[in-house]
Amino acid sequence: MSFKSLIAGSAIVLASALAPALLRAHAYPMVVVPADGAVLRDGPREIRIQFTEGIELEFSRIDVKNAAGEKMSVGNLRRIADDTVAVAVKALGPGAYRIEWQVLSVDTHVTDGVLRFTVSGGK
Ligand SMILES: [Cu+2]
Repeated sequence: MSFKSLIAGSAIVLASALAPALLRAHAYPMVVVPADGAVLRDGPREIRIQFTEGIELEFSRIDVKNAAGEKMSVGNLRRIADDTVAVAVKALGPGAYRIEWQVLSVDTHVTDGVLRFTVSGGK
């Protein structure tokens, strides 16, 4: 929707158009690769997360852990865009994995959470 047509709309339309933006005021995962709950034949080479707003790389982390709690991610977060980062992972065998993320968004709020995926190994 263009800004012009937004102005032309009613106040009710304007309010409903702005509400979702306010609800997304902190940084939460918007696009995750692999997706939360995904079952993959082969382990991913990296984990990539696009957040709902820009994040501060130096105060953010993404740890990938196996079922035993061992850290499987390696190296620093790599910035792909203001709101998108990636982290490399070791070769992942079949099993369940957790992505533990914590980020500082550009609006100074810290958010965190856990995402999951499974490597099937083709079975
Ligand atoms: Cu916020």
